[in-house]
Amino acid sequence: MRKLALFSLVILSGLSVGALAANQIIHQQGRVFSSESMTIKKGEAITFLNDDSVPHNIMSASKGNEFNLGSQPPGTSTDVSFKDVGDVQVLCAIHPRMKMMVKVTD
Ligand SMILES: [Cu+2]
Repeated sequence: MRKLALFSLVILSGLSVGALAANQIIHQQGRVFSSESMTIKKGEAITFLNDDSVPHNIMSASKGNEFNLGSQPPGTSTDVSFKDVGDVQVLCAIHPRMKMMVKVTD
């Protein structure tokens, strides 16, 4: 009985860690990012999901967190992890009005 209780505890704590580790998702439907800003911790990743009907090219030139995903076809997603603390301006190179801010904290 005691063994069973311990076993259940391990499973439950494993599940909650998994839930916490799930990435936040940014959608791109209608040529807009689904959030204007998002806060994450250093080293964590955001999943950029292109659920639009056109390609997007997400990138950032913010120092310490530069990246360029290239052309991202509809129906695909890419995880981006952020290495440095600070405000990261994220853009789409194809659609100048698509902008968002990622705030990376310690
Ligand atoms: Cu775009």
